[in-house]
Amino acid sequence: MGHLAIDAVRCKGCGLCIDACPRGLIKKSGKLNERGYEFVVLQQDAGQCSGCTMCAVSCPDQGIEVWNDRGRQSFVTTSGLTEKMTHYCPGCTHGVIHRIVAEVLQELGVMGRTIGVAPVGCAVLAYEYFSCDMFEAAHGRAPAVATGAKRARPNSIVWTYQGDGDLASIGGNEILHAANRGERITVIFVNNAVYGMTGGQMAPTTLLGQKTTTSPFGRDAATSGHPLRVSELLASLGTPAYIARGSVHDGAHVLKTKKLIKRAFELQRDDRCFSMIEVLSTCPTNWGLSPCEATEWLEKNMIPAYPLGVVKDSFAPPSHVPTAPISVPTGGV
Ligand SMILES: Cc1ncc(C[n+]2csc(CCOP(=O)(O)OP(=O)(O)O)c2C)c(N)n1
Repeated sequence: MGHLAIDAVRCKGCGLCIDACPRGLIKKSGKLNERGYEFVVLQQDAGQCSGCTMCAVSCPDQGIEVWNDRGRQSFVTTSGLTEKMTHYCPGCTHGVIHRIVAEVLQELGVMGRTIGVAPVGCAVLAYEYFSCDMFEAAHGRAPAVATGAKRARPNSIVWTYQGDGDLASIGGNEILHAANRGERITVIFVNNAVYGMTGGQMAPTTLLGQKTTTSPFGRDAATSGHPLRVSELLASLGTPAYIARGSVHDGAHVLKTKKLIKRAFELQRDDRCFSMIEVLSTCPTNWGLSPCEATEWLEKNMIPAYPLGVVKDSFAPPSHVPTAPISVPTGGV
């Protein structure tokens, strides 16, 4: 059994929680909140809530709290985020990624010695939302700023938050060399396949055939090349690293991606290696889709092009050694 509370003021009415609830207990209210969004409410039969937390895990605005038999799952007050409401569009999954990064930093108990670096892009105001120290870097330069911070304060946990335009386009050179130098930083690379902030232009990660404002007939490999798989590219370097790709298109994947992010920060805490987690993310506004359509589009189109999982783990435990006796050919001698 569970019980949940919806914060009508934080809610932007994106509807991702409606999709996430396996029992269909959440619906649109038909009313606007003070910010002009049609907020969601619980159905009459909310007593059916199992406490699975998927609604809260999927909410980009930290607008839902769940109580279940594991206690109070509070997604605003204990998450490591400030209480400030974000400027992101309804249904944009930047907010989900913010929360899982902040939760990991809280869980590892390192928030007080953490320095984040915000990018230029939709996440330019990320410094408003995390309860750690934050820098703002020039477009694409977050890995250089993070390198300086980490070398000056090696005991700090230093991380960057970067979009695909920021990291893979103007900052392509920066990320390549920071990874090759093996800087002990953690990079959260948010791949939404477009330049979100500036109006949906083609990014290096835009899919073949994907229409954007600068590829109105779809990305064409003959003139624009193929989608850049930055994770695989960096994994090919000889320098030890932890590189993985997750997605936040549904609650189960949000939780899996959080585990990848946790391992990345643990490796940095233990002074092991450079780490980068690429997170497939939505941009409903620039994709021209509703938030729920955008998560479906991501699953159907982005995951085949950008396979999920660990791409490189230089510190993975040794692979399984068979315990069954190895059969030795007998006879003859
Ligand atoms: C030096 C410089 N060049 C270009 C820009 C314009 N600009 C701002 S954000 C951005 C791309 C943002 O896209 P992305 O990094 O994918 O992040 P998103 O907004 O999608 O989260 C660009 C090209 C800029 N601000 N500074």
